[in-house]
Amino acid sequence: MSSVQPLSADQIEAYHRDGYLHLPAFLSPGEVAPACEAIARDPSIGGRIEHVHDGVEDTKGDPRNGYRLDYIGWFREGDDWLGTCTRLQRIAEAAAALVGEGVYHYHSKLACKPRIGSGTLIWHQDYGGWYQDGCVRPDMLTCVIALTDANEESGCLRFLKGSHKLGRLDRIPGDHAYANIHPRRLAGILDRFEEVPALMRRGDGLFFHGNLVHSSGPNTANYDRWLLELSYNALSNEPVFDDQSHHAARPLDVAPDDALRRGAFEGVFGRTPIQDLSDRAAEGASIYYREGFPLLS
Ligand SMILES: O=C(O)CCC(=O)C(=O)O
Repeated sequence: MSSVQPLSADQIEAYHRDGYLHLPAFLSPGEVAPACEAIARDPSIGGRIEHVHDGVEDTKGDPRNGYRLDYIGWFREGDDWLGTCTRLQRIAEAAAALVGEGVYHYHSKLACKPRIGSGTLIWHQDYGGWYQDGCVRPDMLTCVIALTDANEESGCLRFLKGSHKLGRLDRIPGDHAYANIHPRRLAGILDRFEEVPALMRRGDGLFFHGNLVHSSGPNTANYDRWLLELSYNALSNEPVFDDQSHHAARPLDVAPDDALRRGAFEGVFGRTPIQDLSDRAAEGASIYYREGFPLLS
């Protein structure tokens, strides 16, 4: 393996203080170029991107759905650009330094906020769902890589700085896949934590804690906003529930840090198994459809 500049003590401290760490130019223009070119050529990613149901009933695929977010998801990694990036040494080592032990890939998304028809994604914590999977500790995070600029206009992520220190907030049942914070509690939280836009340029990286309360705004820009959202779990924190074999701890087959730079990958999206998000019987479908889960809080 090549050597990677480790995160500094100050960066690790900032992550634990704020719940996130922004790393400008984490990937170089050349490293992200194959993916950027592929999504520009074919934003449907071979017809596999889904208008994800994240609004009220019957709004899936409806361009008037103000919550619309489109994505592909995967939990196994191939040797294409997508899988190689998911296994990249720089990301694996930074994630391990922030979590405090070795990590494995939990699952990931490539999320598009289309320039037309995407709205505000409500405030939520990712660990709410991962707790439902049976991960008992919140030693989980997401590494975001911007494939386009993400700013206030194009619907960037928004964080409540330091809100990961609240711990896991109870999810409340509702008709929104992300619904997990009671409105009265949320109002109090919004009063108490600073809201910050996660401004990213193409190629920037950003790590955020599974308990960080976050949302994203509508895209009013004249381009689609694309973010890679790669999630990792501590190796000692695999889910305790039996139906989670797709989330079992598997040592990450770390890709050398220069793999993207050298073009040491096969195509962009073709060799990482992309989930068919419409197949509710598929292994791992519960990542996206949690309605049937028992209330475990
Ligand atoms: O891509 C986005 O705008 C937000 C995605 C997100 O927060 C999530 O899927 O948990």
